[in-house]
Formats: sequence, structure tokens, C-alpha cells
Amino acid sequence: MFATVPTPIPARMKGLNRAEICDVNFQEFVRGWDGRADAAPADDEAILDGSALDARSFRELFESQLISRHLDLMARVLRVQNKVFYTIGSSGHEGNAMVARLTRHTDPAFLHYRSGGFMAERFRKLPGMDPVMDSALSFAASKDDPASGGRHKVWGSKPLWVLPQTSTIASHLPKAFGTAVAIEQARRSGHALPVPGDSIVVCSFGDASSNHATAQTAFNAAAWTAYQKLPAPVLFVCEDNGIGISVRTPDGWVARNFRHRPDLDYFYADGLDLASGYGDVQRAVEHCRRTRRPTFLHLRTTRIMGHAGTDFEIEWRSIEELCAVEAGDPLLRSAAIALESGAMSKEEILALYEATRAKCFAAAEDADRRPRLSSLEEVMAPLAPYTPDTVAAEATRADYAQRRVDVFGGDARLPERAGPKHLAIQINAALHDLFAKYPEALLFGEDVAQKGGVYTVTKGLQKAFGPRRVFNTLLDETIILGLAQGYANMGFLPLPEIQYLAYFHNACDQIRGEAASLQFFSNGQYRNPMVMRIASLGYQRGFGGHFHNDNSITALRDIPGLVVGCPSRGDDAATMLRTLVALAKVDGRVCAFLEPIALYMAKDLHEPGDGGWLTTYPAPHEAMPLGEERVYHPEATDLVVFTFGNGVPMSLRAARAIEAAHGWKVRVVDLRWLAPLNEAAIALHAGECERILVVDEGRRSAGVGEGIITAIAEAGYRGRPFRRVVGADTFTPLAGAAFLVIPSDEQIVAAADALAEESQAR
Ligand SMILES: Cc1ncc(C[n+]2csc(CCOP(=O)(O)OP(=O)(O)O)c2C)c(N)n1
Ligand SMILES: [Mg+2]
Repeated sequence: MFATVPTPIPARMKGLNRAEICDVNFQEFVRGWDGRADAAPADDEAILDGSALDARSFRELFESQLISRHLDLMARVLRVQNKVFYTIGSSGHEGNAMVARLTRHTDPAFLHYRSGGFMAERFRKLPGMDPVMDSALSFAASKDDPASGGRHKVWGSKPLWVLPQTSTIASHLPKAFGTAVAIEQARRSGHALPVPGDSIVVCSFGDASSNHATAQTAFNAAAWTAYQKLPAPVLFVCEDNGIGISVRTPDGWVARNFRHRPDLDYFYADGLDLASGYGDVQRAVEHCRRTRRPTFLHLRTTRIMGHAGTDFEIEWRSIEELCAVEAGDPLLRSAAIALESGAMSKEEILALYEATRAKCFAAAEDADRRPRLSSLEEVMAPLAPYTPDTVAAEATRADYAQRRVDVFGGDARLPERAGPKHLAIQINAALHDLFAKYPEALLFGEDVAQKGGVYTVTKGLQKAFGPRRVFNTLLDETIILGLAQGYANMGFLPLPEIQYLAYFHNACDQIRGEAASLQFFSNGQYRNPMVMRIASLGYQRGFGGHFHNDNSITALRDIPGLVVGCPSRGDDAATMLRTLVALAKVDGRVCAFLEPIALYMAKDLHEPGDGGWLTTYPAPHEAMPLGEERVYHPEATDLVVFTFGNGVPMSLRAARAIEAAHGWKVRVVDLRWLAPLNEAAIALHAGECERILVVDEGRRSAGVGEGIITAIAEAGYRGRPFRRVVGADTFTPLAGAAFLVIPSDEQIVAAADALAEESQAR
């Protein structure tokens, strides 16, 4: 079957450059082959007796394998010449081409980085596409790279429904699962899908990756779904090469771990042998498509040429072991099949091998001559698209008047007629409105359906719009955000809810590494628009402790491209939500909407019963432009307070006391948008006022306050007297002690006192 390892191992095979050795091995294997050849099979005949693979398919698969191999060999040669910038290869995994052949180009694919064979084969599905040149452009980080526009070496293609992945292992499994669920949900709800309704989702990863928490939660969620007899047609392909970088996967572990999982249907295929593996891959694919059940295809592979070009395996693996692995090279097996079956002669194989090599090198040289990204503007162009006029038009579009009348139960019951209300009520009304406006909108999370969320903010939505649009998920934030990406991929408008800010952090990578990066790494070709609602921040009196009062916004602020809004009052929440949804719809943006829990029910501002924090619901044609601040007392110039969230009512109360104490008129600026920060507005107000106070309920280190102060300093107002009132760098304790670590009204007044003392001292 495979080549045998000669003993003693000849000097040539002990060389440092394993790529070169594998290259020579292949040629020597073909030249030295002395087996018996059958009469050449007809195109539609089995390649070998009993094989499910016909001769024509074999020849094409073999060619796809060779393309993948020569891209690897090329990358290793040209990396040292700085013509190619990536050397994690697909060698040993080329059998994944079978998965591509047996699926459709419209089956969305989320791929392992060793997918050269899969891609070369999927390219065949559409005429006029060139796997070699397209891949070479990506290896070369060329601006013409059709996958990422030169931003990364990714396996990706818009026409071939391959959504580019980052290299964080396992992070793509939740969204692959989400996409599968979305396909089925669309089928049942009549939502127009961008792919055929019987599509399945292909998701590949390595054996070591299968242990990752993010992978495990996807398997669990898929099984949890199937257990309830709900469809989740995702084909998980575990490409088991027995190793992760240098750590061996225990022998038999993948089979042991997955073979008997309830509601995750296990199939095994030999990815090293096209003739015998093909039928098994076919069974797995057909099973997934027909039953719509999550399917686990355990594909045997091997790893040839180390983890990446930088991995000199020879330094840490014995030569005997390396040679044994190389003797199991699936390309040797494919060559043997070609020869044994009589499908190809030695000369034909070697000619194809060399022609493919030449093609890969020529493409790489061509790619190297193409332009690369050469300015920051070019690099960032697809990261955070923003078309303000279209967004404003979309946010204020109010052509659903009758639907909203129906939803709210009559003209007289429209929320704008209901008089002043608190934040939770206005968010609830805004969500009802958005659901009336966008039939593709979905809301899901923990406890959001019948209960309406911990704070009843989503109460009534499920009743009004049904369980297909408003539903509870299983308890896992990673999956909630994976689902959101999947729904977005299939054209829905997801509004996932994260129950508390503290619980965003354990799923943060789904936004940081995945959702927010998709437009960037696909050069704007793919987008997963969403508005993630998160109950956030401190000052809760009813429900204490850190995890319900987390005030860390930092983890959101530094995610490139993410829009973060934080309203402090009900009317702003409604107009902000409309803009966030419009940003998602129009520009594909990923947005976070931080709802200050402590203000959900706040009604009063200065005195009990004054109703100072109630607002009237804004009519549906009103929206808040991205970045726009709300200014209280714009005429005031003695002191400006920059703040957001809970800091706004606190600062307004403090402003009264400050005026009483010092006679200052105080301007309070509610920034409302925390990312991107409106630095121009900050500079403007800072420039117009004599003193500056920053009230930031987040943490001292890396909080929003640092951004505000930087904007002020960079605008040239370094010399203005300023103070900062900010949360401590600590976790939030339970009960009354919580109020020791976050700003208070008194601290704001005290900071103004300090500013007054400073003025006198001058
Ligand atoms: C979350 C995460 N942790 C660590 C890494 C670094 N890393 C890259 S590949 C890899 C090993 C993956 O092994 P396996 O899943 O078996 O895939 P293989 O490379 O063997 O095909 C590791 C640890 C990563 N990319 N992402
Ligand atoms: Mg592995």
C-alpha cells in the first residue's frame, strides 16, 4: 500500500529539509513502482474493485491533491525569498478534497487551515475559477487576493461559499453550528435563504482542536438540538493527523471520544486513501444532508512537513518516526491507486506532478509582482464601513405604521402616546417596533422568551412575534454568539442577548476574533451584522456582587470595528437601537448595546417622585446619529462633565450641588457612544469650558475615561484644570461595599471642589 521505510535509512532521507525529501520521495516512488497495472478503467467505472470512486473523479481528486501539495512546496521555497508569507500547509490532509467533491459549492464551509485539497476541489464546482492563482495571491498577501484582499492567508471565497477563518483554533465551530440551525429555521419560517434550503454546513478542524472548549460547546449544542428532534445539518470534519504542533493526541482518542456521543452521528473515513475513503465520506455527507442531523466525520490524515515552515520536526522527532510518517503520505497512495488501476501511467503522473509544480511557481511569481496593501487606509477599508446618510435613512424609515399599530394593539396604545416611561419600558417598546419593521429580526439568549429576560426587558416579544423569532438558547454565551453569526450569515438580523456583561467576557472571542473580523478578513465580501444587547454596569441595589455589576467596558472598546453604544435614558435607548440596527443592516456592522441595569427602572432624578428620569417614547422616524452626544446645559462653560451610563444622572445631580457650592454653570455631556469615541465632540466641549471633569463608572485602567482624557490632551487642552472620577481597579464586592469601588454623586462634587481650590491657588 504505502511506501516502506528502508533500513538503514539512507543519508538522503535524513536531511533537514523535509519538504524536499517528500518531493523526491514522491518522484522516486512513482519511478520505482513495479506493481501490476489493470486495464485503464472507463471514466465512470470504479477506480479499483469495490471502490465508490469512479476513475474520472479519482483523476480530478488526485489533481486537487497535487495542487495542494505544490502550493505547500512552493510556499516553503518562496517564503525564504519573502515572496510568500505563510507556510502552514495541507500536506498529509489532501484527502479532504473528497469532502469538497461530495458537497456542493453552496454548502457553506468553515475550514481548517489545512484545506488546500478541499479548496482545489471546490474550485472545480464553478467554471472559470483558478485555484492555483487565487491561492497564490493569498499566500503572497497580494492586494488582488480574492479572499481577503491581502489581509491574511485564509481559505475563503465568496462565490464558493467558503467563509474565511481566523487561525484561532475551534473558534469557527459555534458559527458553523449556528449557520446550520439558521438554514433550517429559514426553511420553516419562509425566510429567503442565500443558499439552497437543503444545504448542509461543512466545518473542519484538527484532532487537537476537537478538545477545545469552543469546539466542545459546538458539539454539545448540536447534540442538544438534535436530541430535541430539531435539525442541525452540520458536518463536523475532524482531520485527525494524531498531533497538534508537537503534542500527540493519545492513540484512539478521537474515536473513543466521539464514536458513541448521543445525537452526534459518527462516521469514520480513511482520508489517506481516496479509493477506500470516498464511499465512507459519501455516507457521512449523505447522512447529514438527508437526516439534517449533526454528523461527525472522523477523517484519518497525517501530517507531512511539520506544523509550519518554522517547525523543524527533525529537531524533536526521531528520524525513524519522521520517515514512517512520510511513508504514509497520501499522495504516494494516490499515485499507487493511479498506477494499480491503470488510470494513469508513471509518465502521466510525473508529467502532471511537474506541470502542477510549474503552475504553482508561476502563479506565485506572478502574485509577487502584484501590488500589496500599502497604506493604512487600504488595510482598514473593509473593517468598519460607514455610510451615514444611508444609515440615517434606514434608521428613520418608518414605513411600517400599520404593522406597529397591530403589534401594539391599536393606535391609542402606541408607545409614543403612553406618556413618560423608564428605560426598560422604552427598550421593550423599541424592540417591538424593530421586530415590526424587520421580519428577519430574531432575539435569543438565556431566559429571554417567556420570562422576558431577568429584568423583563423582552417581555411580550415572544407572544407578539412567536417562538421562531424570540427564543431561549441553551446556557452558553459562546453558542449564543455563534448562533448570532450563523443567523447573520444566512440573512437574518440577530439581536442576541447576553445576560450580564461579566458573561460576555467568557465568550468575547466570538465577537473579537470572529464576528468583528469577518468583513476585514473577507475584504468586505462577507458580513455578519448583529446587535448584541448586554445588561451591563454597576449600581444595582437589588442584585449584588461582581457578576451582576461588572463595569469592564475595556474588553469591548478595543475590538476593532465594533460599535458600542450605552444609553442612559429611555428615549435615547430607542433612537440608539434604531441606529445600531441600521448600521447592521446597511453597513454590516457588529454592534454592542450596553443597557445600564441600574437605570432600567429609574424614574426619578433629583427627588423621589420627581419623574426626572422618565422620557417620552420617540416616534419611529427619530434616530440618533452614530457618535452624537447629548448635552445638558449647553450654554454652561464653567465646567464640563464628560460621562455616560449611570454617570449621567449622577452628574446631573452633582451639577446642582456644584452650582450651589461654587456658582458654576455645569455642562454635562452624555457621550452615549463608547466606540468609536467621538473625539471631535470631546475636543469641542473641552475647548469651550474652563474646567473638565470625567465621570467614568468603569475601571480606572483602560476604561473609557482614558480615551476621553487622551482625546482632550491630543486636542491641545492639556493645560485645562481637570479631574477624573472613576471606578477602582477591583472586582465589585457584594452589598453596600459595592458602592466603595464605583463613583458616587459625592465624589463628583468633591472633584469639583478640588477644581475650585485649584482655580483659587492659580
Ligand atoms: C485558541 C488557540 N490556541 C492555540 C493556538 C495555537 N495553535 C495553532 S495550531 C495548534 C495545534 C492544532 O492541532 P490540530 O487541531 O490537531 O490541527 P493540526 O495542525 O494538527 O492539523 C495550536 C496549539 C491557536 N491557533 N488557537
Ligand atoms: Mg492534528
